Amino acid sequence: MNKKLRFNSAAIHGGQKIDPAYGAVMPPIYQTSTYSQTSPGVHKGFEYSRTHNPTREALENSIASIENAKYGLAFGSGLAAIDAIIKLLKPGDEVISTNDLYGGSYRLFTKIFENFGIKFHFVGMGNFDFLSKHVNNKTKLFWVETPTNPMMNVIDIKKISKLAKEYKILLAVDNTFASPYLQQPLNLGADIVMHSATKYLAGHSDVILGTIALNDKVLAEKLYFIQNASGAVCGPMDSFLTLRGIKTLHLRMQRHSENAKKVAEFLESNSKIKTVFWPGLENHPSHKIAKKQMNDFGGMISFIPKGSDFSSSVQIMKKLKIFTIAESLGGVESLVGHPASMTHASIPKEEREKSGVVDSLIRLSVGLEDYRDLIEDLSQAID
Ligand code: P1T
Repeated sequence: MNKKLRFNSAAIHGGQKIDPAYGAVMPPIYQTSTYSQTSPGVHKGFEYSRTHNPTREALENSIASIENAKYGLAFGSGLAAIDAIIKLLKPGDEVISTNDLYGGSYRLFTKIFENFGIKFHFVGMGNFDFLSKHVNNKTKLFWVETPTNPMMNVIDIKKISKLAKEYKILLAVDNTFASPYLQQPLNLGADIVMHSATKYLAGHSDVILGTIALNDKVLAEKLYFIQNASGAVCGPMDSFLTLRGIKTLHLRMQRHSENAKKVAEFLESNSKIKTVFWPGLENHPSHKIAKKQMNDFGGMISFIPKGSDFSSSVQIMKKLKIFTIAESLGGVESLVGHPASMTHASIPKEEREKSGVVDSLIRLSVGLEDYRDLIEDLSQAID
């Protein structure tokens, strides 16, 4: 299919072809580690599944299509995808990252890559002057998570990409919270876009997987090399499940955003709630950028109950009946998390609190249930 497809069609057909063997409409799960060769080096384009696998390739083509990219790569997890991106760097290089980001990304940067001589600066990227002050001739990468996990700050990708281009710094965006349906970072000037596909892309809480998409050929070749050389690839079954998830991404993201709007408005109007963080709310600090940069505001909400502390917030969470207490997000079912003790526990308390991740903060992944049931559930728990 050569015609450039609109997003909803690309989610279903982008980069896909009918299986040449039997005409299967969905790509078969090629559960094989290796491929027969008629003579050494003579084969049908597939030698070994760490290097290439037809089901993974179908997913990689799909992710490239929905991110409007030339190249797509899939990995065994979101963190494996981030790991591959950081391996583009060398000892002595420096990275400037958003200060509010997934705790596991922070842990990978500070506990693994700092040991290999790569330096990370964590800065609030809403303050542009502050960001440019951290740039020096060793800066090789901007790591931007937007919306951020868990404070939902939205970073102006276009603005940062201008600075990145001026100083020849790579700009990588973790697009997990938005998904390509809500925001396409490459179109806004980013060099690399990454996803924890575990979340909205796969969408059904049944897979761990990461993706990268990009346009630059040289950079793509380096990443394919790292993917094969380091070997953190995803299996064919997980590739298949993620591909199946992507086919309904547009429908799910619409409903996640609609439900989150209802829930955010309910929380905002509730007298027992102190602050609600959802970029669709007009009083959210990033609302203006979000409106400009995103097609809608997504399904993730954080909030702080009035007068709450660690234990009273946990009490509220435990009273919820439809929202399940669990790590992760982006599935069809609603989840509730406590960032300070769960997803962001690997960030030291004083660092965490600098970006607003206080002990009383509660994070919701608003699912696809009837929003009235979700609001009733929250209402009884808060009361
Ligand atoms: O879990 P994994 O597929 O390895 O993805 C890591 C990751 C990367 N980037 C962002 C923005 C993320 O939110 C995550 C994973 N996050 C959770 C598990 C969570 O509950 O926040």
